[in-house]
Parts: sequence; C-alpha cells; structure tokens
Amino acid sequence: MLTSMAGRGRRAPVVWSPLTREHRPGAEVWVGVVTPGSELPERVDVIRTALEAAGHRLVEARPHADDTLLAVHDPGLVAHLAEVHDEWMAGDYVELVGQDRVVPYVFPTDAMLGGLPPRAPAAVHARAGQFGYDTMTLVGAGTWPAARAAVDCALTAVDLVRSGEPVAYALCRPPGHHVTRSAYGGSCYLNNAAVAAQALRDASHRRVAVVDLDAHHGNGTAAIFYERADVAYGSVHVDPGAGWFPHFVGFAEEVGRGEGEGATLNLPLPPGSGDGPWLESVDRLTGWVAGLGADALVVSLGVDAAADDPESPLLVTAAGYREAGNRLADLGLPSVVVQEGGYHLPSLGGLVAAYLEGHAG
Ligand code: SP5
Ligand code: ZN
Repeated sequence: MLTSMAGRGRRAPVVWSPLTREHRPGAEVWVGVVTPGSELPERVDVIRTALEAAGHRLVEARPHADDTLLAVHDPGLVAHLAEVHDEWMAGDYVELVGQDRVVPYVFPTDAMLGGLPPRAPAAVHARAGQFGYDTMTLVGAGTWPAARAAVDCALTAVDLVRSGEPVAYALCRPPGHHVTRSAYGGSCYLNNAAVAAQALRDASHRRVAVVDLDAHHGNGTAAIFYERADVAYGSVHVDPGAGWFPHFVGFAEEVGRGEGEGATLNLPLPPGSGDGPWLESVDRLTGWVAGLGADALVVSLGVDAAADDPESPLLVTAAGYREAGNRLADLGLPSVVVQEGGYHLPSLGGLVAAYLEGHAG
C-alpha cells in the first residue's frame, strides 16, 4: 500500500538489542496454576524479521546511565530486579520445590497491614511480593539484563529523535507499561515508555504526551504521571470494568490529580470492539493531545488489540493499526514508538510494520 504523502514515507529506524531475548519467564502462574507464558523471546524475532523485510534500518541499542530510569522508578525496585534472581538461586527454592524463577506468594497490601508499620522482610520469597504485584510475572536469570536492555532501546530511540529522526521505534522486550514507580507486574519489569517520556522532558521538550494503544490500560505509566502536568497519559483499551486486566484501574473517571488534573484520558472499550470504535477513540486521543499543546509524543504500541491476539477481546485489524499510525503522524510531533504487548506470533510482525507504515516520518 502506498502511504507516502508530502514529507512522509521515510522508514523509522528500529532500535533493538540481542539481550532482550534473554528474558525467559518460562511460565505464568495464573489462578494458582502454572500456564505457558505468552510473552516469549520469539516476539523479538518475528517483529525484527518483519521490519527488516519492510526496509527499516536496524540500530543496536547503546548503553545509557541509570539517571532517567531512577527518575521514574523507586531505586529499591531497580535494585530488587537487579539482584533478586541471584538471591533466589542462593536459597533452597530449586531444591525444595523445583522453582528456579522468582514468584511471590504474599503481598503487603494496605488491607493486609491494616495500618501496622511494615518491616523489610527477611525472606526473599516475601520480598518478591513487596516489589511484584502479581503471580504472572516471573523473574529468571536473564530477566534483569533483558529489562535493562529494553530501557536502553527506548533511550536510544529518544537519542535518534533528538538528533532529527521524526519517528524512532524501540523494539522493547519485556514490555513496560504496567510497571508503577515501585512495583512490577503484567509481564512488565521496567517502564520503557515512562523512561522515554522522562528523557524527552529532560531533553527540553516542555510537554510530552504518551498515547497507549495496547489492549490493556497502562496502569504503570498512568500512575507514574498521574499528578504531573508535564507528561500527559491517554489510552484506549478494553474496559477493565468488563473483567479485564488491570481490573482495578483504567476507568474513564481517572483524569489526573493535583497539577496533573486533566492530563490523563482513559477511553475504555467494550470487548468485541473493532476498527470503528477503536479509531474513533484514537481520534479523541489525537484531538486531546493537540489541545494540550504537547511538543513530543511517546506511543505505547501494544498490538494485542488485534483480532487474532489471545490476550484481549478487541478486534482491531492491521489496516486499523496502519490508520492509527497515520492519525498519530498527523500530530506532526517528534515521536518515540515503544513496543508493549502483542502475543500472536504469526501476525505480530505484520501488525507492527503496518503501524509504522502509517506513522511514517
Ligand atoms: C504488556 C501486556 O500486554 N501485558 C498483559 C498483561 C495482562 N495479562 C493478563 C493475563 C490474564 C490471564 N491470562 C491467562 C492465560 C494464561 N497463559
Ligand atoms: Zn497488553
């Protein structure tokens, strides 16, 4: 399909890292049962192959310092992720129960504590529940190097945009938008999109908009910026009120708080929604971003809203993703596109390629 218009048609550089394949969660523990994981290393391969075939230039991620990462995340979370697998393997878990991944089993919620002052727990299997908020998001030997490399992918894409690329794509894996300031979950460990948005702010963009197209609400990104006016968060996603992750948040009445009031926009859709209502929501998001006067854009590009995806009930097509890219490109903003979810390996690469074809420079 010919999409080039005046000034468009240039292919976005694709930033990737071989380290992102090293994360092998092995499984997801869901309702107490070990199920096969869906967030697989092969996701990187199929996306990379499709984008190379479409003529995109590959750029390997460059290492970046921790300062931007530590501006959006609790240093305790970052240290936990860097160290916890070694500590787990130094314990008895493999010998006792055959578990070589870090899996929490108890969570220090406000309701559990009932107002009592919590102490840092002695047991690694308790500390796992302090920083991890679900049982689906396992930590293995390669999780930290992969998650940290995904942050470097996002930061290298920011560098490319800062040096004049209109659009750069970061092939981040594992994804990131479910990670809050202090806790990981939802198959995510470090919030790549939030780091990219913060890096654009630090590089002197005055107001950054994050538009989240993943099928699930990006509760982590939303929470990190909920009280800030300088980074806005807008999302179209399957209605958590219809029983979908992240269940507890992602509702339309969440509009931001304090200085951030008005800088959050959630557009939940009923299960079964396809291109029509989804693109109407994308239009509402672009109109909202234009009205905010944002001067840079981060797109959380989950392609799990696609009809074939096993993890969501939305029915968006590749043509829908291409059109969403077109409409976000119409904002005319320097854009960092960050990979989030998308789990149907046969169609995943084509969906990402379609979006980037739409969102051409
Ligand atoms: C980044 C992203 O798209 N994260 C998705 C997190 C939502 N996962 C919810 C999983 C619910 C249980 N799935 C059952 C299938 C078992 N493999
Ligand atoms: Zn998702």
